[in-house]
Amino acid sequence: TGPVTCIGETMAALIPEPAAPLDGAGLLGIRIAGAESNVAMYLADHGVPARWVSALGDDPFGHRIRAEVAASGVDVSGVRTDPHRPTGLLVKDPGTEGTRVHYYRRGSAASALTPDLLDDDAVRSAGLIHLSGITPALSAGCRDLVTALLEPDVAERPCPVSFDVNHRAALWADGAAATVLLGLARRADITFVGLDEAQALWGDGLTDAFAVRDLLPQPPVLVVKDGARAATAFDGSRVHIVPAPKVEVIEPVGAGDAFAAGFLAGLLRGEEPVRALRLGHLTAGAALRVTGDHGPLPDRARLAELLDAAPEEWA
Ligand code: KDG
Repeated sequence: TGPVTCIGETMAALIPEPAAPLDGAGLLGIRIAGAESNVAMYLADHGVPARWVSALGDDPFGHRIRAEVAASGVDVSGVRTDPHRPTGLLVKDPGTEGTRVHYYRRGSAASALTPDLLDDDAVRSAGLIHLSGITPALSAGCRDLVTALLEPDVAERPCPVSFDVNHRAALWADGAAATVLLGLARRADITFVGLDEAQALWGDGLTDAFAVRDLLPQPPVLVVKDGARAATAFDGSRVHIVPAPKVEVIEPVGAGDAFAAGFLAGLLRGEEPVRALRLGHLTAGAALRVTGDHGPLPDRARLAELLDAAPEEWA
C-alpha cells in the first residue's frame, strides 16, 4: 500500500532565543512548525514511508520548510507551490505563564487548499491519510477538504483516515469548533484526542477516557490521551490502557504529533495496541525533551528494548 500521507499546513516558526517575552526579546531563531509534517517526520524516523502534502509560498520560508521536511526522509513531491500567497508564520511568545502563540497565517498558501487536492496523485495513492483539526479552522476551502477526505461513505474514501482533534482555540473565532470537530472526529477510522481538549470542546462532564468513548463510539480505533497520566486505546470492544512514563519535560509542543506517529507506526507494523501505545509514549518523549517539535528517537536497539518493557520500567 501507499505511504502514510499527512495533509496540513506547516509554517515558519519564529522563537525568541534565549526564551524571553517577545516584547523585550532581541533575537529570533527560525524553526518550522506544523502538526501534520511533524507526524510525517516522526513516521519517517520509525522507518514508515511517509509523505507530507500541503502548499507553500514561493518564498524563502517555503523553500526552507520543503527542504527541512524532505531532509527528514519525508516525500514532499506532492507539496504545491503557490506563486500568489505567502508561507504562513507562527511567532512564539514565551512568558511566565507559558508560551503564547501568534499566528500570521490568514491568506497563506496552505489556507487556500480546497477539495481539488483529492485529484492529486499524492493523495490518491495514499495508504493511510492523516489529518488534524487544525486544517478545518484555516478557511472554508480547507474545511471542505477535510470534510471531503472524511467522506461519510467509507467505501468512497481513497483510503482509511486518521484524525487528531488538535484543538487550537486561537484559530476558531466563530465558536464552531465543538460541532465541527465532533463531526470529523466521529467520521475518522482512527481518532486521537486529548482528555483536556475533549473537556474544553465538549464539556467538563467528560471525566475520563470512557466518557469520551461514549461520545465518540464510531471510530474503529479511538485513542484518548490523558497528558502525563496515561493513554487509552479503544479498538472495537477492547480497551487498552498504558500509563505515561515520567519524562523531564523541556517543552511539550509537538508531543501530541509524536504520539500519533508512534502509535500509527506501531499499528502499521502489526504491533498489538498496547505496544503501539508504548511506541506512542516513547515517540512523545522525544518531542518533550527538546524545545523544537522534532527531537531524536532512541536508537533502534534501545527502542526495541523499551518496547518490551512496561513504561514503569523505562526510567
Ligand atoms: O502540534 C504542534 C503544532 O501545533 C505546531 O507545530 C504548530 O501546526 C501548528 C499549529 O497550527 O498550531
